Amino acid sequence: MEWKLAGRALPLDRPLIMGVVNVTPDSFSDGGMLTDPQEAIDHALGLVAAGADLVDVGGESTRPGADPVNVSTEIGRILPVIAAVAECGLVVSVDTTKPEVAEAAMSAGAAIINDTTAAGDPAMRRVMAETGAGVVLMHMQGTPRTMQENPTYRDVVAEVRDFLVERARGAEAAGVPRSSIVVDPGIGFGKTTEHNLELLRRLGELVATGYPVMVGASRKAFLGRITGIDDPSRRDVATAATTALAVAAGAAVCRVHDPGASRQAAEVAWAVSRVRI
Ligand code: HH2
Repeated sequence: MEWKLAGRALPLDRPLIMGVVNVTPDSFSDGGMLTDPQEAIDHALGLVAAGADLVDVGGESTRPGADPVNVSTEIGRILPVIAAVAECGLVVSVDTTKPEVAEAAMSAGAAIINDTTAAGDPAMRRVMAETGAGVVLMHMQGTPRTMQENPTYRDVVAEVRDFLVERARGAEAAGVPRSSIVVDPGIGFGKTTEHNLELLRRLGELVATGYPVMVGASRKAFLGRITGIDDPSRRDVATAATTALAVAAGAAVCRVHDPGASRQAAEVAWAVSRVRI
């Protein structure tokens, strides 16, 4: 199986690690680290050297309570980075909810559009179809401003699964090939700690939809609550544990800040899930 992207494809017969490049002043774990494009480019190359298969470049934080940024600010932050990193031959994803930003990023060499609003906007579906992008459709309850106020579900896994299948079908109806689509339960996006844990425990129910599944648990607050580690940048071992669990349950892609630890975790979980003697 392959993940069809603009102009290329990524094999899905082994777990993929997506490294995070946040070109933002306010991301929750690494905001303000990469304000200079050259730093961001060096960081992206470092992620790949450490074991990432692709990088996800974002110019707008989606942390709880984050303020939105406008199109030109977001494009100004990410475009030089995307162009330079794509020029180096890396597979680049753009983490955006705005069709204008996605279109500019694809013209600059991105191959994937990672939309945390799951292409609810018809203009975004059009850009996805027209550019031939690989697509990540992520579940979120509410908006980053309000999503952690009181998230409620009857059955979080069933609701997230049904939402993702509906949005995937909507993207297909707009002309996005099924083989370009990856779905993501949106760990931490309008979810309590228990909702996140339940999604990880029953991830197989999302895998059973037949769409490749991505998991982005990296450094998130629920890991801090479980481990008692306040500093998000010290949660990479906890993150690697989620990578192992996700891969064992059949996840195709893990989105992480520290690919080294998660690459090792993914390889072990992958080997265990395949062995038959
Ligand atoms: N999580 C974040 C951002 N984008 N995209 C997908 N598909 N899945 C995720 O879980 C996901 C995502 C949040 O992490 P980060 O980018 O580090 O933080 P911030 O949004 O504050 O920049």
